[in-house]
Amino acid sequence: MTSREAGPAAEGTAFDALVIGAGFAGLYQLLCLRDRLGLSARVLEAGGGVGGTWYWNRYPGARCDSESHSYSYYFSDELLRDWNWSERYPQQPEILRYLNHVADRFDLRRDIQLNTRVAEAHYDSADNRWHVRTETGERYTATFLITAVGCLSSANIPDIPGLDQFAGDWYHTGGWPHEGVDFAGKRVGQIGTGSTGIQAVPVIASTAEHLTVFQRTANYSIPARNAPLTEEFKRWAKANAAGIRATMRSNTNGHPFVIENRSAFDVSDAERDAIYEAAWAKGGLQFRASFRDLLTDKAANDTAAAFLREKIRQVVQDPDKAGILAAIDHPFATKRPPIDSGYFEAFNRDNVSLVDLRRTPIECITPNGIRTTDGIEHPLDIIVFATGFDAMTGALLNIDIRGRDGLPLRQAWEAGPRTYLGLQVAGFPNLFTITGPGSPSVLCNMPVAIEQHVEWIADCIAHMRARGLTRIEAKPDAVGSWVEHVNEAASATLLPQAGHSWYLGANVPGKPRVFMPYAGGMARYREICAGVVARGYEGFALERFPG
Ligand code: N01
Repeated sequence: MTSREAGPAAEGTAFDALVIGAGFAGLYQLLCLRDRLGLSARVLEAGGGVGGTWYWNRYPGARCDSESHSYSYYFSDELLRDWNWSERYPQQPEILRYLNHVADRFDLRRDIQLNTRVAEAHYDSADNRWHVRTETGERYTATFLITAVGCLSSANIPDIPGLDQFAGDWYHTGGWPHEGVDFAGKRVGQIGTGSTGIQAVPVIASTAEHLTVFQRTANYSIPARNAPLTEEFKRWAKANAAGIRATMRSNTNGHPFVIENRSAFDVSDAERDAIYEAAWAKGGLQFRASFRDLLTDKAANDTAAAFLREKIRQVVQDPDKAGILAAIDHPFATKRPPIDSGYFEAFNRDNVSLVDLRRTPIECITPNGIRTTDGIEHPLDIIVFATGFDAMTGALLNIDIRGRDGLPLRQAWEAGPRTYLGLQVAGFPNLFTITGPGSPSVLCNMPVAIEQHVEWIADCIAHMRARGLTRIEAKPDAVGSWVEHVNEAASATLLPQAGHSWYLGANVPGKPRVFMPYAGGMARYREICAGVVARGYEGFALERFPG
């Protein structure tokens, strides 16, 4: 059955819960609140369709780096049984079809209002409700406000002088035109070589007349080894769904593999190389699971980094290009490690050139292209910004969220985000942030992190309703201890050593440098959250309103 999305409700309609965003998180949150708890709930979604990040990110080569059988909801055996992925890593259109299928299968659309961007959400302690206004002027209220806005949804478009003078077309990968972009016969410049840029390069290169890649920070990448899924694998994944779910829920990163329990120095140099060769041949994110200490011991990490730099030199034939691509300045996997389908190979094409922005930074954009500080103007018809996102906080701070006494979230987070468990902010009662800063989120396979948060929030609301409680708020001292713990967890790893990573907010000028995701591991985090519940929602103040 396919129902239509909801239209605007009557002015001032009071819901039990409002959810912002209809991606992986918002869809499942709606299902839990409406169908399991019987709440009146509505999702407000800025896009013209469901899908969240997969609705917007339609750039060439857009594909998930998690393997398809793990990039799925695991809450419904029927859904697992009925859906068939076609490739090892799902492409954007297939993920979008999946999320639309979920919306239809669970009849979610009738409570999702599309093309509705939330402009402000203010908590009023007089009535213990969130007062929400959309950009189109509708006003609603709700007891609970749940953000499902995604960690990587607020585009980071660098402020490069002259962009407004550019005579060609330009696009950010996170807001790609639905009709696609025709690169045939065009000179294309791409800024950015993160996970997105690395996916886009080979695809753009295959149709553009010429592609110039502007690289600021060289990056590691591991071949994805994407391929159609065999019928045998599909049968295996369905038959073993329970085991796959158990593995994903019991490990650090939410992926369906376990990190090997051996140090890089437990084996000889030759054995280590053989292990890396096998992982390279297998492809994918599992490479980082080769040894347990790759993210905690710099010397161990150096062995992987050296192996991967050598691979770049072997693949890329032009020694100048190879040198620029292999001049990586951070330990392996301390920035989100990309996987690719022919990224380094693309630099062997005659129509692909590489500009090292460390040597010659961008000076400005001219009407005809990009000029670097060596005075060279690179002529371009199209500029692609694969420059990432104002990650983890951008999408939240773009909404005017105010808590008790009108406190703006922007002010509460002036020095960086401060949350309890990444779920709540002191001073903002009944506001839950799915995969918020301070939770594992982007360091975990996202659907696994999302399901845990969504279920925790739904259970919490069910607990409150069963006891006649109507207000929950993180206590300031619990927030303080959690922020400290998040910092400790990051410091126990090499992750903060990539000083320019978006994990630290360093990609956005002026953003406070705080390590935002929780690096203690998903399994440990899951236990911590369960412990908080077992101890009567320790660290939260729960009360009945009015008191
Ligand atoms: O963004 P990024 P992304 N001048 O921030 C460069 C997820 N994802 O969109 O490193 C020149 O990683 C910047 O350079 P530097 C995944 O979690 C998931 O690629 O700051 N260059 C960098 O090279 C990923 O991590 C999937 O020096 C500038 C690039 O732009 C996250 O999205 C697939 C610049 C930005 O890299 C973000 O990835 C794809 C400037 N002014 C992505 N500003 C899945 O599998 C920035 N750069 C689900």
